[in-house]
Amino acid sequence: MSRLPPNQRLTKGFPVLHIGKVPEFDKRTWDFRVEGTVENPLILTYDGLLALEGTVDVSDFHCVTGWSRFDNKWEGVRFSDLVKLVRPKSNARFATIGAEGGYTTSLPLQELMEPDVILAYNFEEKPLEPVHGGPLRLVVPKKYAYKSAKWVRKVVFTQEQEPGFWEQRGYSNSADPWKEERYSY
Ligand SMILES: Nc1nc2c(c(=O)[nH]1)N[C@H]1C(S)=C(S)[C@@H](COP(=O)(O)O)O[C@H]1N2
Ligand SMILES: [Mo]
Repeated sequence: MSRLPPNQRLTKGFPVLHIGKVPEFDKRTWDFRVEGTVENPLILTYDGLLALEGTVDVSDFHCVTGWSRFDNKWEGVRFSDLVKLVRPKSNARFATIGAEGGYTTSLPLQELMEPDVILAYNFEEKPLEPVHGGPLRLVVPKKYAYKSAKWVRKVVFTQEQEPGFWEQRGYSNSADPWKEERYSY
C-alpha cells in the first residue's frame, strides 16, 4: 500500500491551518487538566508536564483538505502514559480534548491508546511553535488532522462520545484517511 492515503498530495512545507487566533502562552498561568471518569484527576503546570516521562515519535500527518506531510518528529507524553497516571474508571470509553478558544475533538480510548498518539510539546527537537499548537498539541497520526488539536488545555474522560468542533459540522467522527472518511453525510 502507498504511504499516501487516497486523494492526498504530499507537501514539503508545513502549512498552518486553524480557525481563530493563535493564543498567548503564559507559563505562569498555563495549566493542563485531566479529569472526568478517572480515579486520579491531574492538574499540571508546563514544567510539571515536561517532568513526566517523555517519548519521541516520527509520524505522518494528513489534513482532510488534502495535504499530507511525512516524517514529523514529535516529542511529548504518550497518551497511554497519561492513562497510567490518571487511571480511567472501568466505564470510561472516550476522551474529549479541549483546546484554548473552545476547539474540541474526541476519540475512543482504544484509538488514543495507540503508541503513536502523543501530547506533543516539542517538534523537530525544539519547543513546538505557537502556530503549530505550542505549548501543547495532540498528535493522532492515523486520523485526519482535525483530531490533532492544537493548544490543548484539557482532557476529559467520558462514558459517551461528545462530538468535537468539526465533527458537529459535518466532518467524519471516525476520520480514517485510509478509508477516506472525510464527511459524515
Ligand atoms: N485548536 C485547534 N486545533 C486544530 C485546528 C483548529 O482549528 N484549532 N485545526 C485542525 C486542522 S483541520 C489541521 S489540518 C491541523 C493543522 O495543524 P498545523 O497548523 O500544525 O499544520 O490542526 C488541527 N488542530
Ligand atoms: Mo485539516
